[in-house]
Amino acid sequence: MLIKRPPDIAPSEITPRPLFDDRRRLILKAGLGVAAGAALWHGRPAPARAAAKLDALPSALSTTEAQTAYKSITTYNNYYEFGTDKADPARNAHKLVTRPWTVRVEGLAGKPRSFDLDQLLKLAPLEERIYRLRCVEGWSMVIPWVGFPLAALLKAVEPLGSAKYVEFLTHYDPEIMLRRPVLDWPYGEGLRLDEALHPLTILAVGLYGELLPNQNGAPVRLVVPWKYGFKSAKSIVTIRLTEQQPPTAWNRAAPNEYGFYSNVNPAVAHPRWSQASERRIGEIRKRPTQLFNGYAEQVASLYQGMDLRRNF
Ligand SMILES: Nc1nc2c(c(=O)[nH]1)N[C@H]1C(S)=C(S)[C@@H](COP(=O)(O)O)O[C@H]1N2
Ligand SMILES: [Mo]
Repeated sequence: MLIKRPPDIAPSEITPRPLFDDRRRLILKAGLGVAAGAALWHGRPAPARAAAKLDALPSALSTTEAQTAYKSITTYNNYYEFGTDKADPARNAHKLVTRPWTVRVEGLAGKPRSFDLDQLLKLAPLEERIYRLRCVEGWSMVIPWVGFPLAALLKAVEPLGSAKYVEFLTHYDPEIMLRRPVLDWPYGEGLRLDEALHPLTILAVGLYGELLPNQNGAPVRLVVPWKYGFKSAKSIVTIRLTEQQPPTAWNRAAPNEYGFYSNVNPAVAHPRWSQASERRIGEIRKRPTQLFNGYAEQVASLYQGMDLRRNF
């Protein structure tokens, strides 16, 4: 990952939080329909965008921290297929056509199959998951995702006893994406099966109550909140259950810098920079980075007995 200092984002860009939270709570609690929801959302500062609203249940797994502004979440992106500058994905990702879309789930499964988007959305009720996202480059955001547990998808295909890992491959189209081999396309990622089945791990289809913008990984992307952001593969087309640990894009590009696990860990520095602190986009002062990005209570048991320095 290239290192660049994030530009300072003006505090005025941040959504007035108490006002926003009240409206949001009302929509979620009352389960209001599309039209009523849209009316209540009026007045929130935001760029023009798709009008589709998603009905999502609130989740006890959400953080109550202040959410990063929609504008920052959707204009300060890493999606290298659309360019390596933070502003490139928002400029270029409109070329991606996300409908129809098929996710093929294959490998060591009793019932391997493909899912179109409607079938994906029927696997489980949509939930709002407000998660911290910590990029390996040293910045972080708080993002109100809309999605469902990856476990719901995996259970539907009935993983075999021999399945130990899950590989994710993302869409690659040289007609609209970088041809330059910045990474070995398609972008690949992987999780251990128990990590993939963990209730915090979701497939996201939206953010801020709306369908995902392309630059954030439409139509479906992974979110694993206790790991560095690059584990959260965007625009997924293949999910494969495997016995062997799958290769991953960043690990292949720089194996001494990016390990398979990539759990957020302030005590394990990247070879070229510290991971002890982070800058929350929209804030000036840095804050200390938390072990497992603050999700230690939920996930530390997955790594019991493992040397987290060796398995970085
Ligand atoms: N296909 C693909 N997925 C990707 C990336 C990428 O370059 N290509 N970048 C990753 C990185 S480094 C981060 S930090 C997150 C950023 O997600 P966001 O732009 O939605 O905040 O996406 C991840 N998923
Ligand atoms: Mo990242």
